[in-house]
Amino acid sequence: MATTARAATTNGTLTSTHATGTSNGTVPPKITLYTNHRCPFAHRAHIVLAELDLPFEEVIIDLDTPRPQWYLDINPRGKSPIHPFHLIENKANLPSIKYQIPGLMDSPAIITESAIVAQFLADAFPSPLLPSSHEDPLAPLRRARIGFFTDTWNAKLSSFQMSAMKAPASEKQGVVDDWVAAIEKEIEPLLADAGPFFGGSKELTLAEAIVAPFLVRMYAFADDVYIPKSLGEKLDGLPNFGKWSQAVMGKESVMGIWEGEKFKQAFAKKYGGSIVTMK
Ligand SMILES: N[C@@H](CCC(=O)N[C@@H](CS)C(=O)NCC(=O)O)C(=O)O
Repeated sequence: MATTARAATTNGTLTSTHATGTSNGTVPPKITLYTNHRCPFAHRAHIVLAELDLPFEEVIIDLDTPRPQWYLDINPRGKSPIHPFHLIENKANLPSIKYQIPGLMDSPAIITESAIVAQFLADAFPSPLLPSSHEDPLAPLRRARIGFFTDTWNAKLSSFQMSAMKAPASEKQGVVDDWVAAIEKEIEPLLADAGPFFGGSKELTLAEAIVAPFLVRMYAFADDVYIPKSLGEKLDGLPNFGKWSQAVMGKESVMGIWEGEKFKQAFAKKYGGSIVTMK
């Protein structure tokens, strides 16, 4: 189990070190995660690191102020806004990781983009999250299915949360109905063999690590303030999705950094001008 020692939180200051109590006797790579626990994309990296029980250093990047120059220098991405979650234009995104294998690499590598960070870690440290390509003849197929699942989620569902939050109160239920219909059509069939995790896995997979931050936020904001509660009720009623989502949200690796009300209030403060509440 990972342990965390916390120190003062300032923009870009090392705030905590996560260390495992176990060691397999090999020199571990040094991993630094540049993150903010509010960020759903950074949440992906936290889930993978927790599942892998990897030691890492954490640097909290303030989401409410412009990125410090040193972070812009190490993260070349984020020159233009590409997602509704962007808060400050023309500033580097988080998460990123700094990755160093002492004795093997001349200088650390910086890896950016949450899905790439998550897959990189899953590739670097074999686990039930993701089979390696040549683990067995069916492994490439399992990897492709995980990729298709996350691609489907991103392509078909990613716009609904903000649409529902921004819709006038009288239109929110309509957005919820379309959202649930899209999940039933696109995602429900892909979970037919979940057991309880993707593809019949007994353990969390990369499929869940990529989409869980958004799953958590769907349920959390379905509170009759931002989004009708009926969203959660209808999703729980989908046989495959309902069972799967409860299993995912039952995992400590998924819920460990989620501070529900605190993050919801921070979100409301940030997006206050564009979101519409129900009461
Ligand atoms: N495509 C990026 C998106 C990351 C992203 O949008 N992160 C947000 C925080 S949740 C961010 O850093 N936005 C820029 C900003 O706040 O200035 C990824 O998956 O890593």
